[in-house]
Amino acid sequence: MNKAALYHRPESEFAYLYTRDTMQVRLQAQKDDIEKVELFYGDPYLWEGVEDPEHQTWKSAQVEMKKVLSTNRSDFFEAEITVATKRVDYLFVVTGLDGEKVVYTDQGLLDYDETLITKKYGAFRLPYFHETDRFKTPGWVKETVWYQIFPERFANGDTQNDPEGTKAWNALDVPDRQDFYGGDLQGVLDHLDHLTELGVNGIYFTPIFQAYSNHKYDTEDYLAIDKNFGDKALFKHLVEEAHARGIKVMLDAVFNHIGDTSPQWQDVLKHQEKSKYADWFHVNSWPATYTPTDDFENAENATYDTFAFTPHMPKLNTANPEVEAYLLEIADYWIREFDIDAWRLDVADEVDHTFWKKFRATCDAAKKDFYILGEVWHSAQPWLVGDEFTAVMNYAYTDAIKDGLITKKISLPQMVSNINTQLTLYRKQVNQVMFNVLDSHDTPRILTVANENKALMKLVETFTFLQPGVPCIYYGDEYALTGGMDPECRKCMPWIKEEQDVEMFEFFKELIALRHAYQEVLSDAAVVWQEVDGKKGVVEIQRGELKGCFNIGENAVKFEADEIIFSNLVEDETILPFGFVVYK
Ligand code: ARE
Ligand code: CA
Repeated sequence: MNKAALYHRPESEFAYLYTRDTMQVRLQAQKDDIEKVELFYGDPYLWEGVEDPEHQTWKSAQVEMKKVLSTNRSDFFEAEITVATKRVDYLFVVTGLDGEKVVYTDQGLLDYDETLITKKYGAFRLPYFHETDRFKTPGWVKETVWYQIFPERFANGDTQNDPEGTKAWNALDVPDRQDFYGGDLQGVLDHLDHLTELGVNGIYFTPIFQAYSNHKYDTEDYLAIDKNFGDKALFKHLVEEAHARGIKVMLDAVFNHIGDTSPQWQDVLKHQEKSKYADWFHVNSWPATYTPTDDFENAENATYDTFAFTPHMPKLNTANPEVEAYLLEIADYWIREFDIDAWRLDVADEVDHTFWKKFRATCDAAKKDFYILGEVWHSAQPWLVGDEFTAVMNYAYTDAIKDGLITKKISLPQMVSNINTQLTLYRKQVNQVMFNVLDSHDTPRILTVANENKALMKLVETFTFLQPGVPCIYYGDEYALTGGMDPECRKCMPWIKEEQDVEMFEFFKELIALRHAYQEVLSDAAVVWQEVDGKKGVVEIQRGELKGCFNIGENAVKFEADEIIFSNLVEDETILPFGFVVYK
C-alpha cells in the first residue's frame, strides 16, 4: 500500500459539518490501492469497562467509508457521521489491496494494533459541532438557474438614454471594444417574460453603475446607475418585477479597482501625493502616471498598480480604512435600498482576505440568505472557508467539461479526473452552489467553441446542467448566438423573430425544466469514469435514484432511471435531434 498517499485534514473540506449535526469525513488515498477504509469515531470522553482507567476502552462506533470520487491519481473515500454529544474523536483503519493494514491518526501512521483503537491513540478530533461555524449556503441558490445579462447588449428599451454614437441594434454585428448599442435596464424590464418563459430564476448583471466604458468595469460612481442604463427608480422597479416573478438579482461589485474617471482618481491626478485620496491607491512612485501604448487597454510602466496593465483601472487600497468603509457602505446600500439578493465579486482573488471577511459580515447583517459569488478562475479554498465567499464562478470545473467534450484538449478520463479534482477541493454544500458557466462576457461563446455544432453544444449544456452546482446561461446562448473572445462574445441580443433560433430556445426551456424537476437529486452528484471494452468510454453518473451514462465514444447521452430516459443518440458524427422522454 502507498502509505505516503494517505491524506486527511480536520476542519477543512476533509472533515466538516454538512448539516447542524452531521459531519462529512473524507480520506484521500492512492488510486486503486485500497481494499477498505474503516472509520472509528466517538465522543472523546466516553470510555467503558472496569473502573480502572488503565483497562477502560474507548466507546466508539465504526463505519466503512465509501469510495465516491476518483481522479487519475487518487481515490476519495467518504462517510457521514453524527455524534449525539456533538464532539468527536476519530481515526482510520486502512487496509491495502496488498493486505497491509495501518491506523492513520492525527499523529501519523502506525501498523495496525487493536489497542490503538480501544485506546484511541492519537485520534483526529472535531472538538465541538458549532452550528455558528458551519459553512452555510442560502437554500434558494441550489434551486436557481442563472441568466447572465451584459446590459449594454441585452435590449435597448429607451432610446432617450442612448449615448453619443449609439449604433443601430443589430444581432449580426460583431461589436468593437468601444462600441455602444444603447442597451439599458428598460430593455431588461421589457423582456422579463422572456426569462420567465425560459424558466430561469436568477439574473446576474455585469456592472450597472456609472462608468465610462460599455462594460462598466471602470466605475466612476458606485452610487449611481449608469446614465445610459437608466436610474435608481427604474432599477428598484426592475428588482421588484424580477422578485414578483421569483427571479433573484445579483449585481457585479468591482472593488479591486475603480475607473480613472472617478472623482477620487481625478483628484490624485490633479494633486498627486497631496491628494486626500493618495492612499486610496497603490501608487508605487510619484507622479502617478503611465506611458500610453497604441493599445487603450495596456500601458507601459504605470507608476501605480492597476487591473492587469489597464491604466484606466487603478487598483484600490482596500487595506485603507477609508476605502474599506467607503466600499462596505456601497455593498450595504444596494442590499438595503434595492433588496438585491447577491453580489458577484470582480477580480475577487486580487483583493485582500481581511476586506472580504468584513464584506461578508456586512452582507450577512444587511440580508439573510445572501449569496456572495467570487470571480476566481483557479482553486479557491482560501476564500471558501465559510467567512468570505459562498461560491466562485466555476470556470475550472466547466473548462474540464468543455475541454473533454468539445475542444478535446484533454481525454475523457482526464476530464472526469479534473471534474472530480474540483469536487474534492470543497465542502459538499459548497459544490452544490458553485456557479457553473460554459461561457460568459469574458470567454468565447460555447457555440463558437463547438465550431457551431449545435447538437454538441446541447450535449455539453446537458452534461453541465446535470452536475452539482448551479448552471448559468449567458444571454443569447438560448438563441444560438456565436462570438469569439471579448468583445466579439458581446453581440446584441436578437429580438427579431427571424434571427432567433427557436429550436435552441425550446431545448434550453426543456433542459431548465429538467434541472428544476431533478435539482434535489442532481445537487448530490459524483461523476464516475468507467472504461468499457476499451473502445468507447462510458461516463457513468450515479445520483440516488437517477443513474445514467454518457457514451462519449459515439457522443451519445443516455440516462436511464425509473422516471426518465433521455437520449441524444448519434449515428456516425451527426448527432440526432436532442430530446428526452419522461416515463411515469
Ligand atoms: C481588456 C481586453 C481583454 C484583456 C483585458 C486584460 O478586452 O482582451 O484580456 O483587457 O488586459 C473588463 C472588460 C474587458 C477588458 C478589461 C480591461 O470587460 O473587456 O478586457 O476590463 O479593460 C482575468 C481576471 C478576471 C478578469 C479577466 C478579464 O482573473 O478577473 O481577466 N475578469 C473580470 C471581468 C472582466 C473585466 C475585468 C475583470 C476588469 O469579468 O469583464 O474586464 O474589471 C485565464 C486566466 C484568468 C483570466 C481569464 C480571462 O483563464 O486564468 O485569470 O481572467 O483567462 O482573461
Ligand atoms: Ca437605451
